[in-house]
Amino acid sequence: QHIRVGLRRALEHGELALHYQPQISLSSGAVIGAEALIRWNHPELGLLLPATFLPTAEESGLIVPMGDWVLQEACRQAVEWLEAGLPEFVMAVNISAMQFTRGDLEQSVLRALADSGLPPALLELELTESILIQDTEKVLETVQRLKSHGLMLSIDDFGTGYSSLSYLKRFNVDKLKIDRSFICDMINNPNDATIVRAIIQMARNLNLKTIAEGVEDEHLLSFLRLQYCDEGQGYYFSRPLPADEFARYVANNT
Ligand code: G
Ligand code: G
Ligand code: MN
Ligand code: NA
Repeated sequence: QHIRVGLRRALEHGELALHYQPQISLSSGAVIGAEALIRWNHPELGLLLPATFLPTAEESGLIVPMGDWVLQEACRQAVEWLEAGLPEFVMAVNISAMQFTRGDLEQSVLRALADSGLPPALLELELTESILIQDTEKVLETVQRLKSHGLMLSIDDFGTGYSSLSYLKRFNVDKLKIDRSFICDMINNPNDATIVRAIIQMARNLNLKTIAEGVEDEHLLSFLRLQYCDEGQGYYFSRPLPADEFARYVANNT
């Protein structure tokens, strides 16, 4: 209840912020993307991570206006960086299931693109398996309409949720984000290594890109390179950064 009231205030009073984590091409080392991750600068409690307030945001339905704010802010920031002369990269935004069922996601996305002027091809929506598994007409139609505007779609935490692979055919996604639970133990656990190899292989055959989440050290990185994983994200490259630090990171890594 406390969080709920506070969260509404946070949204209205500009206490929410986005941090950005770089996504790296494993072949060139270039920054090819940024994942926007929400933070709450709480007036008394300091910087709060999503785990402390996202569940409340979902329960209360506040996730819908909050998600609209995230889309607006991420697109605005992306254009600010383009205009400042940073190299082009894709801005990835997490989408929650309720934004599909309760809100008008297509309209929110189109408004964020129009207000900012960001080219659609530079916006990526990270969907979860739980969204796609619903497989209702409405979800399918929304995903197809979003895709028709030219933006990128990825599946977040791939492999953790549901093992139904049939949606990979039905939904026209571009990229699989291999969940970090498979990545972190890959070196010591042959089963995890096998799963990661299989996901990368399958993705290649389906013409999908792969990004490994949770790349924490050099060993993981070389293993992923050997498997021809396309991209990586994780603490080895950088933790999520406030906007100004992210811009410096990109400038220092090009
Ligand atoms: O760094 P991290 O604690 O930021 O993120 C934890 C989880 O919160 C991740 O699973 C991520 O998908 C989710 N998350 C972060 N930002 C957002 C957001 O803007 N919208 C939604 N729906 N989820 C987010
Ligand atoms: O949306 P998603 O579930 O992928 O959210 C990304 C989450 O993973 C964020 O909470 C982010 O802080 C966290 N994260 C990013 N890189 C790493 C990493 O290398 N190791 C671990 N343990 N967590 C990471
Ligand atoms: Mn994500
Ligand atoms: Na994830």
